[in-house]
Amino acid sequence: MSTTPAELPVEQLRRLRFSAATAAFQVEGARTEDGRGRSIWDDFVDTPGKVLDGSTADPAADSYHRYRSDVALAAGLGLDRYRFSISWVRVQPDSRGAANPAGLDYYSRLVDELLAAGVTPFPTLYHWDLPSSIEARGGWLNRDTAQRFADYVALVADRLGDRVRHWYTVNEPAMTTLEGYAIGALAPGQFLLFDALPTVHHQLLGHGLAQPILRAAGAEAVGLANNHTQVLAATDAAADREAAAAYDLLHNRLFAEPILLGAYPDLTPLGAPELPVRDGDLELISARPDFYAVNFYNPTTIGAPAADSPIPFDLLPTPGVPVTGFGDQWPIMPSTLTTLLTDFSRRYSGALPPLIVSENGASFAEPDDACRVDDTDRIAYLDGHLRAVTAAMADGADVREYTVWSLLDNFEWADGYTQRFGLTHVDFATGERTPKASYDWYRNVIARARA
Ligand code: GBH
Repeated sequence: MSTTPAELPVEQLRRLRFSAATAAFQVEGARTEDGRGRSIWDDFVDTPGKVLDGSTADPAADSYHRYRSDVALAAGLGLDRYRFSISWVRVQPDSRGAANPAGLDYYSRLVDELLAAGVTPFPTLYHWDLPSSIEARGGWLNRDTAQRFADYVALVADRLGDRVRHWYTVNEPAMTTLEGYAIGALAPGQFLLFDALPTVHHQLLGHGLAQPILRAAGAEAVGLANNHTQVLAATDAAADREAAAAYDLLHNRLFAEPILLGAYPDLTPLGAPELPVRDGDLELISARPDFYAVNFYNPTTIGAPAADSPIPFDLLPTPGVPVTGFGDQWPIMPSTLTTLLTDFSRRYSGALPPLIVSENGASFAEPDDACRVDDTDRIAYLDGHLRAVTAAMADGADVREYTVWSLLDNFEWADGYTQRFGLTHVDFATGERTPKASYDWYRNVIARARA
């Protein structure tokens, strides 16, 4: 499966920028240092039974103290950009009022370190760690949260906008809605099914309010990162195809179309309530972003739901393909990334700004916590997907950037430390970092693209 970098099509590689990603809660640790407040993820990990291995994301990769080694790893790869996220509760510990200078100082040091190393900082302003004090007032169900997010963004832009020109506003609003508020697998762990839908609109409104604030602070590129999946119907039967269309609507179109087309798709055939849209909201949400970013991991095979199911689809294994450490729910099928990018480019042509692949990667379980650096399975995954991106480009998709999730092994949310995604192994007891074979593979790809 694995190939040498020389075999990747260099013509397309040369047109890509290369990045790797992390997120604050997953790598920083230091949950109580320098006045940091509490987020819904602090509450989630501190609730027994929520995280698979009972771990708490502290110290995680200890990046709050070891950010210089993270930057050295990013520079060692030859990355054009580093995608990290900013913790709202480091900046505003109780989510209102003036900034906590110590919290902003950390990100300011990280930005300076990146710039000195020749790596462009490309932060995400919200990667799932909502302040607990906001969740107590309804979280993303409450329209006011969008305005509070904009107020926080203004504080960050004010401090970092002189040096940071590239911003992701919100990461994967689909996961927050579907897994956080609809089925409760992720924080804040609510089980509201279709009553979670206002959280879609309020997150997108937060993005829409943040975008002009960042532009006013000198940003060159602002957008959000949506996660998309290529939906495969289990069979050609009408009931399976209908269920697959419903899943595509809820997972993909619901989050893409308000941004790109300025309208939500009609969800009433699914029995869903109306979204709480007010006059002017969709104009803000659909103000053209500078890029459209896609996090992609796997396709999803969908069949008709069981008769008594509360949801209009059933998630099934994808037959005949290998899987990652997550098992059946995470099939490996790189060709579906090509299809997704080319379908997207055709379906939304005219409305689509340049594309960025803002996350792509795979975990392979390492239960004994061995320092396994010979990760040929990860190389095969990344090689296949990067090749899939170049195939989409050759077919006309305007992809400008590719990002590996993740630069480092880190805290994988509800799965704790049981899944490792890093190009770099992290010993969570000592903080020691060891580049894996996939790190060398990626360094060689980037070098080849630049040669
Ligand atoms: C992205 O989520 C995230 O942006 C990133 O933070 C994350 O680390 C990465 O991908 C890898 O997951 O079965 O209940 O344990 C992608 C969506 C969300 C899919 C969590 C797997 C597991 C939920 N991922 N989900 S559960």
